[in-house]
Amino acid sequence: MKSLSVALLATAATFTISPALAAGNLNVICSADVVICEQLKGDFEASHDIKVNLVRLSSGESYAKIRAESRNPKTDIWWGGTGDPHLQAASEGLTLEYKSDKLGELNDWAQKQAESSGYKTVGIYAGALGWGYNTEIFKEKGYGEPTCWADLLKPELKGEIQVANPNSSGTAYTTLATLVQIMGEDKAFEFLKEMNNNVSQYTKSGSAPVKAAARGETGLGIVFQHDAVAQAASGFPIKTVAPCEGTGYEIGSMSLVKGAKNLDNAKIWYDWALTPEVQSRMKDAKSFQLPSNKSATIPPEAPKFEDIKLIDYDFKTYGDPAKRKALLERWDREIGAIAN
Ligand code: S7P
Repeated sequence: MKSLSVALLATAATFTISPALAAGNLNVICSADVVICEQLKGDFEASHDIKVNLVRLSSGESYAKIRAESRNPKTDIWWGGTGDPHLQAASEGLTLEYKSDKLGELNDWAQKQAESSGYKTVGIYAGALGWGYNTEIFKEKGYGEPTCWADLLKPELKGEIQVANPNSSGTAYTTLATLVQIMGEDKAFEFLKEMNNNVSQYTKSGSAPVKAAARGETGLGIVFQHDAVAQAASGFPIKTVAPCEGTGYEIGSMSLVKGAKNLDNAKIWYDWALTPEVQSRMKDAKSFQLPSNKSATIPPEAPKFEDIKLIDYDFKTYGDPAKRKALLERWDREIGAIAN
């Protein structure tokens, strides 16, 4: 049960400065785009007397850092990134059970994420996988519109695709798990091997491929659809695609680190990040995911789940440590080994 002092801190800290109660530091790993990470840090520091030390890392890297530091944690809270590695951290006992007072304000999918992890993580946003392609490059080179996963195998797209490496990137792990769920594991790996002929680069960060497509460095980037929309909203000639065969999605998550040195401050951030005010401001950083708080404003630009053919993504299975490890090892053996 939450102590009275923590409850008071959580209430006082929503948007007011409470220096006497909340002074100190907070070490945050942020696994979403650097722009939203910096916005959150700025907003939090402006409304609390707490200094935030923020590190931006991709989802897989964040999990690896938290695991490596488990005997002497340097991180207090892990905000953002795909849900699978948060679930893996939860089931390995790396994160802490916490039931925020805000839990009841969240959409079912976010509450389910919390429940299924024994309240060791929670959903903060959701977004569907897809890709963005550069319409000018496609027009100029006469490529057909890539509307289905199958289109990504067309020989004309040789060297035109970028996708991240699933070891570092949660986006790319979601891609791998999505293909396995759509096609079955062996067929998915055959697909990835064939697609490798068209891939020019496996990036570290999940959103890098569509940023490269926006700048005309590649034709197409496999990313979360909201990351493609963000490039279009910045004025780049990027069209967002929801694949015709269906696609997976993420429940972007947040977890308190077990052994956190600044636990009270981490809980203040946790409760604050679940408020509608904070989540409604994410669009100002061109972060167009679906917010988890039911009262937060859904940005008009956000790709809506009801418009997308979504698979029934099995978070329990694909967030399981053994499954994730096995899939990543197979990816290294069969795809990483032949990557350009
Ligand atoms: O940019 C926002 C976002 O797509 O980034 C997260 C992503 O997993 C982080 O990048 P990595 O793929 O490199 O891990 C998503 O959670 C988020 O929606």
